Amino acid sequence: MMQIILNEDVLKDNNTAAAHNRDQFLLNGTLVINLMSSPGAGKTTLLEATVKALADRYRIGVIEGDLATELDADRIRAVGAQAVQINTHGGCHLDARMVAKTLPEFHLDELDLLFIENVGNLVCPSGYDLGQHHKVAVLSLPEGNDKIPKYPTMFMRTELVLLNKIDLLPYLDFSIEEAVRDLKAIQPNSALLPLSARTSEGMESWFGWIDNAYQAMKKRY
Ligand SMILES: Nc1nc2c(ncn2[C@@H]2O[C@H](COP(=O)(O)OP(=O)(O)OP(=O)(O)O)[C@@H](O)[C@H]2O)c(=O)[nH]1
Ligand SMILES: [Mg+2]
Repeated sequence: MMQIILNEDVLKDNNTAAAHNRDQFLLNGTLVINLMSSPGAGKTTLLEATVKALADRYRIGVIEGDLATELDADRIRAVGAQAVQINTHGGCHLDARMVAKTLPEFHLDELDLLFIENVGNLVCPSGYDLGQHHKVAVLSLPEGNDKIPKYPTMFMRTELVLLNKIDLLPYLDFSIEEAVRDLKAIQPNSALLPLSARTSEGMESWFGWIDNAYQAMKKRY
């Protein structure tokens, strides 16, 4: 009983902070995407490629979430975008307050896109609203077909799955058709985009999705 009450309070506090973040993003017209996956699925590689490809179209910032190190933020800075690293020191997900603390470091009015790379795991991050406009999951081929049915909370709470590392398809027994079927069973409104952050195959669809999301956000003001 105590546990349930505590969890409800934690989520209530988080939702209050997330609503405040959302107001900031709306006020400044910044499209915010919360990127989640297991460790090593390719979130940072995807963001490096996205920053490189879209830098002349959008002003981009990145919040990096990891238990320790500045390694991912350094990778983003190396391709020319502003990055702020959050270290959770053991925490398995970002929460809205952690994100709120980084916002003064950005000039949100000068940012079109803000990506939040969540801590790598398929469980905790999906339960916490950060105030983002969109939650996107990355799943990579080497993780196997069973991840969508085994971690349903991640895939039922995201609206897009980027199926990364399709350059490895010839070497693995992964079935894209099965992944599409499993995703539809869990979240019929979610879309799946197969791509490779390494070879750029399929990345244009992801950039098109970002363009549509950005235009849709702008229309709401
Ligand atoms: N073959 C292949 N490898 C990839 C691709 N994308 C990423 N990788 C590799 O996968 C490994 C992990 O990539 P990261 O981008 O660091 O993964 P991440 O999701 O950010 O990992 P965490 O931040 O630790 O959760 C690296 O060795 C990348 O080079 C891809 O499309 N194809
Ligand atoms: Mg990373």
